[in-house]
Parts: sequence; C-alpha cells; structure tokens
Amino acid sequence: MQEGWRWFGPQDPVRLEAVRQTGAKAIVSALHHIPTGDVWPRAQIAARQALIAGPEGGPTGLHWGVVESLPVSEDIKRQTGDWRAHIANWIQSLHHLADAGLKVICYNFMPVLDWTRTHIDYALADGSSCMRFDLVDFAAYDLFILRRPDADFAPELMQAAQARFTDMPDARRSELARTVGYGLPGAAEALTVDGVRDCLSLYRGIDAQRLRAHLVDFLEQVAPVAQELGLRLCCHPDDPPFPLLGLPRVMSTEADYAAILDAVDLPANGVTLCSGSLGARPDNDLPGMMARLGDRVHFLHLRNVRREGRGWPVSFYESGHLDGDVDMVALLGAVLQQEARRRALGRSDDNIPFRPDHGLHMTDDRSRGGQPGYPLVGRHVGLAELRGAIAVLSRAGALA
Ligand code: DNO
Repeated sequence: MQEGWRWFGPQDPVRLEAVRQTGAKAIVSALHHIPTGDVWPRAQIAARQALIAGPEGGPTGLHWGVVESLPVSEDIKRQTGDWRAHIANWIQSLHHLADAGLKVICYNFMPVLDWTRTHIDYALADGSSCMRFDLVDFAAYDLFILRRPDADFAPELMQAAQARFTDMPDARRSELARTVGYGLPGAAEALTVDGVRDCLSLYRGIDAQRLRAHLVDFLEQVAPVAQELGLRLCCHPDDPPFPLLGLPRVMSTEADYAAILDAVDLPANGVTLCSGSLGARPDNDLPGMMARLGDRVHFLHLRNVRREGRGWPVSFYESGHLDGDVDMVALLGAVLQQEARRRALGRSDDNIPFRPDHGLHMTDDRSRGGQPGYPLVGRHVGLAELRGAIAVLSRAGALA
C-alpha cells in the first residue's frame, strides 16, 4: 500500500516540509483554482508537480501521486448547458495529466454538495474535535433554515427537529447553515442558503435513475480514453451515503458501484473506496466490498466513523482511524490480499495508493486553520496507526 497525503496546494497551511515528516510520499492534490469545466493546462500541471517535488538540489522525496479531484461539472451531472464541452475538456485534461505521468484520477458524481456535515468542530471527551453529521440538526436545517417545501422526514424526526430548532441560538443557526453549505473541497467559502436553493432548483426532475444514466453516459466517453492512456479513474462515494435535500445520490452502496462498473466494464473505470463515507451506512460491509470490488479499487480513503444509534439514516461522527464502526484491520487485510492477487498476475498496480482521510483536530491543529478534516497532527496520528496495522498484517501474511 502506497502512503498518500492530501495537500491542497500552495495555500494549504500544512507545509510540504511537515508532510515529509509524516513519511507519506504520494501527494494527493488538485488544481482547485481552475474553474470546474475548464481544461487543466499542461504548464499548470507541471508547475504543481515541480512544487511538490521541490527545487533542484533540494528534492522533497515527494511526488504528485493522485489527482483528487478532477471535478465533474454540474452541467455534466445534469446534462445541461455546456456539458458536452465540459466532457471534451475533461478528456483534454486526462491527456495532459497522462502526458505528465499521472495515473490515478479521483472524481465524484454528487450533485451540488460534496461531503455534508452539521458540525466541523464537534468536541470529543479528550478535548480533540472532529466532524459530525447529526440527523436532527440536518432535518432542522432542511425544514426551518432552508425551508425546502418538499422536505419530508419520519414524524418523530420532524418533531425532534422542531424542538431542536426552537431551542437553537441564532449563532448556532448561522453556523449550521454555513457548515451544511461548506461541502466543496478546496472551497474557501460555503454556499449561502439562497445559493443552495438555487442549486437545488436546477436538479428538479432529475431522479436517481436519470443521474445514474448521466454518470454512465459520462463514463462511456471518458473511460475508454483513460484506458487508452493507461489512467485509472476512481469514483468517490456519496458522503454521507444517502440522498440529501431531495437530491439523488447514486454512489452509496456496493450495488451502486457494481452497476456502474458493469455498465462500463473497463479496468480504467474504478472505485475510490472511502471507508468513512461508505462506513456510515450499517449495511455496507467494507472488508467484503474490498474483496468483491477490489480488482477495480484504484485508490483508498481510510478513516472511521462511529454511528450514534441504530436504524437508518443515522447520526455519526468521525472517529479515530482504528476506532469506530468500520473494521479497519479487516479492511486492510482485504486490501493486502488484493495486492497479493495483483502481484501474482504481474499487474503493475499492485501497490494501491491510500491516504489517511480526515483526522481529529488535536493539540495545536486548530491554530493552523485550513480545510475542515485535514489537520496535520490528527492525520499524522491516523497515518501512523494505519501504518502500524499494515506492517503487522504484512508480516503476519509473510509468516503464514
Ligand atoms: C472530503 C473528500 C471529498 C473528495 C471528493 C472526491 O473530505 O473526501 O471531498 O475529495 O468527493 O471527488
């Protein structure tokens, strides 16, 4: 397994000097400043690579290992406006990335909001903090802040949301609105409530079946090119893995992945297995998914979640990497088995890249700022824990 580290670029408060000390070598990065839909120019790809690799004479030992994300425009997801031009541009970017030697390209197909939380700084008992999704807060947002006419929840949840909202101080109401609107990677600003309403209106009439058909149309165009160029595309799951705000979400379960992988049956059409996103759902068996989809898993996000209660959907918070409802050790075992299978077949992709996904904000993390979920210390701890587990499992495999 190849250790990766997400780095948001020159504005990331976690400096590459610090990243070097984590031991991760494969930087996961994107050109967030290029508007979604535009081509990533060769020169800018080269500049990012050079920045990561370091100046001549002072090499960092790091390289740009994974692109996360090459964003897919809302036009492509809806098949409106400039969607054909945007697909052509996406393909052009694939050519440029392949020429620069990049191989693994992560993207997602979530409408409007990417990851969605109600808390970005939820305090844990030991003084660290994490991101959290509270179902009651989320329903309160949908019903009373966004005031979405079609918002519909189970009667008990509606009642709980009403009570929660009534007692919620104004400051928390604004914070909740900002937090829900924040789910755009690399974004400095959250969508406003009106912004969210405008985006939702653009998806009227697009149900899950239609969104899935659009994803397949997209993949039918981009995956053959990726295959030809020797690239591996990997779709990130929905986070959280269920429909939100009336928007369809189609990458939440093993069956969702199986449908998409079958529809465009090329090795280049693959999976980003994000254990935290998928793991929020009790019926997603992560080690089993790795065993069954493993052949097409090109990239891993490793983190854990603790579900708060039973039933579905459910509230959850992001827990320590080995400490939560995902059986991380079993998942790592399944990844190592997949790598052994690839090695036996002589495949060149037998070293699957992963990154410690998110992390608790601990010690001086809060003073550094930056993207929620991407602290230096918390992720470093997560990586160290994962590295330890991987070392033990690899040794046990070798000794068996
Ligand atoms: C959140 C991330 C996601 C991910 C995209 C990939 O922290 O895991 O934003 O980067 O969904 O396209």
